[in-house]
Amino acid sequence: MSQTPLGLPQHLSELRRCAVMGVLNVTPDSFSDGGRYASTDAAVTHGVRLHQEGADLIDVGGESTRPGAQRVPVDEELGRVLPIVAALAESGAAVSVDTMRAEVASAAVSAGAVLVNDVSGGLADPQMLPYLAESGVPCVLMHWRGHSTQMMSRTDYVGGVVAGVVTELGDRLRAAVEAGVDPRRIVLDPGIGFAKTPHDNWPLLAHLSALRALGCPVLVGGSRKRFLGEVLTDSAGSLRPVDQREDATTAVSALAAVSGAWGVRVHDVRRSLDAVRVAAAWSAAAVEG
Ligand code: PMM
Repeated sequence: MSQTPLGLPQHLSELRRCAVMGVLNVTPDSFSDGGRYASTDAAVTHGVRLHQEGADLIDVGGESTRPGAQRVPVDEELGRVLPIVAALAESGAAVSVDTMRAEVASAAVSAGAVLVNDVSGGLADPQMLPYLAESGVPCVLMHWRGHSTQMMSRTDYVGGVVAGVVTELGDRLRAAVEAGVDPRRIVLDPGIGFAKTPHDNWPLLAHLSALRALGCPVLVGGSRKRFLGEVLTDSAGSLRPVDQREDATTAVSALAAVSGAWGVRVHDVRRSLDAVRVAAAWSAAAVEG
């Protein structure tokens, strides 16, 4: 497959719109789809469906990052993700691996993954940045302040959340480049919901340009997250349940795309694909005048 500057397969550079990354969590405990695709067959079937619906990438993860989640042993993570990555890559899908471990990233790339999505931005495993440097595999580095058991006690941002995330992600970008990672292979992600109060996510979304100013493409992963449940709270004060946040997620995809996001990471690919296509037509018309 020929490569784009980001190092991804050619079709991803010809999109002329925001990319849509479909979420495939092979975990018993992720907040939205936990347990649903725990068997290999169910996961592969779902991944093929996401691919058929038009996902540009399918993001396979074997470790839940929901607040409070415990880590899984590396062998278990490998056993969960590798068969799925291999089967989906074999079927022609572009696959990314959602992992904080270099060992899992490397095995997944050998099995056919084309992108490493590290929610810890290289902080969780000291081997990750050296691996990314040596392999040249494109990566997502997300803003992160600690594992799931600690992150919600780390939501203080002196000087505001946008400045804090831009500074800390900038530090991760510098660390990656110093480790030898090609900056053209890096996507940055504000880490919606990670060490953020529900309110914190809004200024980050509203100021995506501040993240884009770091010079890398930006990925947004807001799909079905709690901040959407909160903004849709009903008159009795109940949060909108996870399975009823899809229209809000679609709205985030459209707005993120119009704000220049490189990609959105979502559970419902078909709806977000429609949203980013509308956004592309809208943005093109704005340029044409
Ligand atoms: N969110 C989750 C997991 N992986 N990766 C990136 N790059 N960005 C995110 O926002 C992100 C992620 C947690 O959500 P999930 O349980 O729906 O996968």
